[in-house]
Amino acid sequence: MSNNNEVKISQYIVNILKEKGVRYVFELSGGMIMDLIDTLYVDGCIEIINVHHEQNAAFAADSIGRLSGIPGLAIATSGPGAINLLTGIGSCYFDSSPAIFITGQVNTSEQKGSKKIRQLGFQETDIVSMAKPITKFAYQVKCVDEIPLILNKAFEIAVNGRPGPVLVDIPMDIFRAKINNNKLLNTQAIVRDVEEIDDVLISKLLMDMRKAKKPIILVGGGVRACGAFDLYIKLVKLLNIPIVSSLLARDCIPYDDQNSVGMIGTYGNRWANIALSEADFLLVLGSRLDIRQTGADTKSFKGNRIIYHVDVESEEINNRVLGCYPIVADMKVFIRTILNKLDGHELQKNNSWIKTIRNLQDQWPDILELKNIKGINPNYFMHKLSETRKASIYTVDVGQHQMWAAQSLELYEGQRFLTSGGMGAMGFALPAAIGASFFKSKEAPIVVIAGDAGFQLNIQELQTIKRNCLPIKIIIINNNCHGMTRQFQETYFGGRYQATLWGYNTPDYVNVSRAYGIPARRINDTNEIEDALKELWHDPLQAYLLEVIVDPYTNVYPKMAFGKPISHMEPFCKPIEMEGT
Ligand SMILES: Cc1ncc(C[n+]2csc(CCOP(=O)(O)OP(=O)(O)O)c2C)c(N)n1
Repeated sequence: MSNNNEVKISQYIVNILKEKGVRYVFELSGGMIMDLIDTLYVDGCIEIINVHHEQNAAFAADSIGRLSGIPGLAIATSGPGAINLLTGIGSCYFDSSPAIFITGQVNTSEQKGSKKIRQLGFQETDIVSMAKPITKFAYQVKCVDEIPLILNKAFEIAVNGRPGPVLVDIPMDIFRAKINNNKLLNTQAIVRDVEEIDDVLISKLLMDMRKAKKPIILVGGGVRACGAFDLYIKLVKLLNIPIVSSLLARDCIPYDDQNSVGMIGTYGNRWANIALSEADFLLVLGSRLDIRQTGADTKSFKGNRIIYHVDVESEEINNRVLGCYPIVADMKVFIRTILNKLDGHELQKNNSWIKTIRNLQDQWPDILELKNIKGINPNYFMHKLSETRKASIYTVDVGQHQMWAAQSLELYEGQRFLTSGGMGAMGFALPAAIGASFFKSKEAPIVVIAGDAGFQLNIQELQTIKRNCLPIKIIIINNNCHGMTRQFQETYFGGRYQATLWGYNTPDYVNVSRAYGIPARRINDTNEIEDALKELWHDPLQAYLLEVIVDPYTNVYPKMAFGKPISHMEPFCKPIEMEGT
C-alpha cells in the first residue's frame, strides 16, 4: 500500500537543508549528484549557484559559513568532483568555518566493497577516507534509514564547539529511494553544554589585569567563529585595554577605535609587535598562538608576562607557548562570566600605555616601511582603497598582497576581512567573494584583493560574477611574480627566482576581464590611484577589475626575523631560521 507521506530522499534532504536555514548551494554538476540538483531545482527554495571548479564551490560555502554562522553548502559528484572540493574543505577545517559538503557516490551495487580492486563503478572514489583528516565528521551513507540521523548530526557537528566542515557521501540509489516524511527532522535548537568556568581563576584574571601596567588583548578568529562577537564588543568596551589581532581577526576591532593597535605576527605591524613584546599581561581570546603569530621563539613570546589563554579546545592551550593560565571554554560562556563579574563597571584607564603605543605607531608608519621602491607603494594603496569605507567585505588571497592588505587596510565598524589563514590557499579570494555576495543578497560591494598568480588559479569564476551580476570589485596587485615566494628566495636562496619570477608571466588582465564583460583598468603610477578608485566606485554595485602594477622586487616589510623575538623585524634584523611561506 502506498504511503502518502513518502518522499524521495533527495527531497527529504532538501527539506532538512531548508529547516536548517540554508539559502544557497554551490555546485558543479555530475551524474552522481544530479538527482539532488534536480530536486533542488524543482523545489525552488534554495538558490543553486553554478561555479566552474568544485574548489570554488567549497570556498564559497566556507565564506557563507564564516559570515552567517549557518553552515555553507557545496555539493559535487563522485571522483574528480568530490576530490576537487578538498582544498576548500581543508580551508573550512583550519579556519573554523561551519560547512556541509554533500557528495554523490556510485550506486550501492557498483561499490567495490572489500574486493581488492581499485574501482568498480565509474568514478568510484573513497572520498570519505580522503576527507576524514580535514573534517569534523565524514561519512558514507549505507542505507536509507541512516539519512535522518546523519543529516541532523552533520549540522550539529558543523556548528558545535569549534565549527568546521562535515562531509556526507550519498550513493545515487539512496538519493532516489523513498522515506517516510514523518521522520522529518528533529528541529530542536542545538543545545550546547553549559560549561562552568573556575570562578577563582576568573577573579585572579581580573586582579592581574587590574594590576598590569601594560596589558594587551590578543583577539583571534575564534571570537567570531564561536558567535561571540557582540559579547566581545561589550567586554572590550568595559576593559578599555589595547587590542592586537591575529590575521583572521583583522576585522575584530575598528581602525578608529581608541584601543585598536594593529595586527601582530610574522608580517604584523611593527608597532603592534613591539607593543606586544613590552606587554606585562596578555589575554588571548580564541587564537591558537600559531607560528605565524608568535614566531619560532616561543620562549621570548611568553617572556615574564602573564598570559591567560581562552580557547574552546584544550589542546590549543600550552601547546606551543608554555606557561599560560588555561581557560577552556566556549567564548560566549567565558565572556558572559567576566561581564557578570564586572557588573557594568569599567576596569581602568590605560591612557599612558595607549599613548606609548601611539608613539610607536608614529615612529614606524606602515607606509614608510618600504624605502626607495619603484612605482606604487602597496601599503599606501591599501589605505587609499579603504579610507572611503565603501567595501562591506574584503576577501583577500594569499601572498604579499594579503600581508600588505592586513597591515594597511583601514577596517571600520561592520566591515569584514576574510582570508585563507591556516590553509593559506591561493585562489581563495574570488570564490569567497562570490559566497560573500550572496550572503549580502548582492546589495553591498565586496572587494577582492588578489595577487597576479593566485588570481590565475580560479580566474574562470569571472564568469560566475558576470552571470549573477555580482557587485564584486577586484583588485589585482600585479607584481608579475609569485611575490611572497620570490621574497623567500631573496632571503634564503641567493635570489635565484626560478618558478616565481623566472619561467612565469601573466596575461593582460584588463583584456581578460573585458572578455568576460567586466569593465577594467590598469594603473602604474601613484598619481593614477585617486582617479582609478573614483572610477571603481562610480557604480558601487557593478563588477569592476583594477590591476595595480607593483615592482616585482617590492618586499613585505616589516617581517619578523625568523627565530628571533617578535619585535625583531626585517629589514633591520636578519632571520636565523627558515619559516614556511
Ligand atoms: C594553492 C597554493 N599553492 C602554492 C602556495 C604557495 N605560495 C604562497 S604565496 C605564493 C605566491 C603568490 O603569488 P601572487 O598570487 O602573485 O601574490 P603575491 O605574493 O605576489 O602578492 C605561493 C606560490 C599556496 N599558498 N597556495
